[in-house]
Amino acid sequence: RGRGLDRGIGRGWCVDRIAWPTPASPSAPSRGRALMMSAPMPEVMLDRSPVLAFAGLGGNVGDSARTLRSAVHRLMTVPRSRMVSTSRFYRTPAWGQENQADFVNAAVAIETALAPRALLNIERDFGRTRAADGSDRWGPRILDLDILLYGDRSIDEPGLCVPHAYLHERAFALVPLLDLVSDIEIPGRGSARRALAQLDSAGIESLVER
Ligand code: PH2
Ligand code: MG
Ligand code: MG
Repeated sequence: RGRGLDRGIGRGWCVDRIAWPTPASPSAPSRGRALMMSAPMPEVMLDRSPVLAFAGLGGNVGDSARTLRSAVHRLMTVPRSRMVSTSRFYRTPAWGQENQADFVNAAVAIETALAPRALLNIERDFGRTRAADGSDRWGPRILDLDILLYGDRSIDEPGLCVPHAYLHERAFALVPLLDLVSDIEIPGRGSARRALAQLDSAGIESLVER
């Protein structure tokens, strides 16, 4: 214990100073599709006991329901992990930068012995790239995979903030999360249901097809 996640590099970068991509080590491959899972980052090799993590999935480019379905299947093949549950899929109005297509959003619960960064790498398998300066953070994307919760851990590292920095402000993330655990608590923020009650969830619709 004490390495990897707890390394403490760049504390305090949580919300605004994200610089992607940020390989965990100079030797980690920074691009490539299936490559990422066959050549895992060093954290993956650390011995850690499984935690229950929650990830949010979203996309608004192409057939996003299809993308999310295949992301769920992809998550089922992640090593040292077990998919526990998948939320319904929701069509959601774009939040933040509003002049873009509706999103499809979902959430998954996955029990995993992987470091959160290893889960994030799945985005790249789906063709997601990020501007080095983070300028595309709010724009259209094929697949966005956000670690919402990772056990009861609080993590504040470059490009990785858990609980997700905006989770409690985003109905599109809270609605599917509450499908998975209806009384879930956000460490440091309290009840997710109470957070949702403060928000505008107009226009969020469950998709029948999954
Ligand atoms: N993701 C964003 C910005 N805005 N809006 C919706 N509805 N769904 C998203 O997943 C989403 C968003 C940045 O990650
Ligand atoms: Mg996101
Ligand atoms: Mg994201």
